[in-house]
Amino acid sequence: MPQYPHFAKVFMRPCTVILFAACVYLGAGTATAQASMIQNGNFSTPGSPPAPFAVWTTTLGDPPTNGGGFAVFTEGPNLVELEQAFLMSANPLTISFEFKLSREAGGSTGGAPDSFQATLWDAAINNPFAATGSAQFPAFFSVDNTGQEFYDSSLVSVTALAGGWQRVTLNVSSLPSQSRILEFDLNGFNDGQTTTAFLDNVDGASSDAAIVPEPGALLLGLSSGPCLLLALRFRRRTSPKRPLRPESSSDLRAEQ
Ligand SMILES: [Ca+2]
Repeated sequence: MPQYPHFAKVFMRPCTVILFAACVYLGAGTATAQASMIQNGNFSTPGSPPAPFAVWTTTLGDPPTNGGGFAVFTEGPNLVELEQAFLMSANPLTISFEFKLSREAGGSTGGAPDSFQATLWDAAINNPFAATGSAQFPAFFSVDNTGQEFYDSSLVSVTALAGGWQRVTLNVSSLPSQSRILEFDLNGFNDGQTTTAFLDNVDGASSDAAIVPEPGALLLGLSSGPCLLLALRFRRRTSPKRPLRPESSSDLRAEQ
C-alpha cells in the first residue's frame, strides 16, 4: 500500500503485537503439553508458607528459601532438604538439575566437609537408584564444598555452566514407570565453613511421543512460522539494539 505509508506502520504495529502474542501462546501451550516428569522444576511458582515452592515438599530438617526463581540451601543447625514425588514416565530419559555451591569461613572445625547431594528414591524410600556407595551413601550425586564430587560416571554426567553453575544429568532410561522421589540435601558439618547451595532447572525428560497439541493450538501452529518471522522482522527494524533473549531466572541467579 505505497499510497498509504502511515497506514502500513500503524497497521503493522498492533498486528505484530497480536502475532507475537499468538506465537507466545502457542509456545506456552506446547511447553505445557511437553511437561517434564518434574513439576515446577524452575522454581517459578512459590508455595504456601512454610513451603517455599509449589509441588516441592520438605520432610526432614528445614526447607530451602526462594532466591527468586531458584532454591537456596543455607547451612544451619539442621539438614536443609527439598523433595518431590513424581511418576516416572513409561519412556524416561534423564533427570537433570543445575546447582552452584558457595562457602564462607566460619563456625567450628574438625568435622567432615559440608556436602550437597541428590538422591532418587523409590516410593518406599529404601532403594536409591545409582547410589554412589553403600546404603549409607544413597545419593546418585554428591559434592563436597571442597569441590570433590562423587557419582557413577556410567550413569551421571556433569557439565560446567556459566557463572560457576554446573548441570548434573542422570540417565534413568532403565527405570520402569513407577512412583519415585527426587531429594536434594545440604548436609552441614563443623568444617570451619558455612556453605550455601543454589538449585535450579530440575528436569525430568522422557521420549514419550504422545504429545498432541490442542485443536486451538494446532490452528495457531499453521501460522506459527510465518507469524514469528513477521514479528521478529518488524521487531528488528524498530528495536535493533534490544536483545532477543528474554529475561530468566538465570539473570537473577548470575548475581549470586
Ligand atoms: Ca559447615
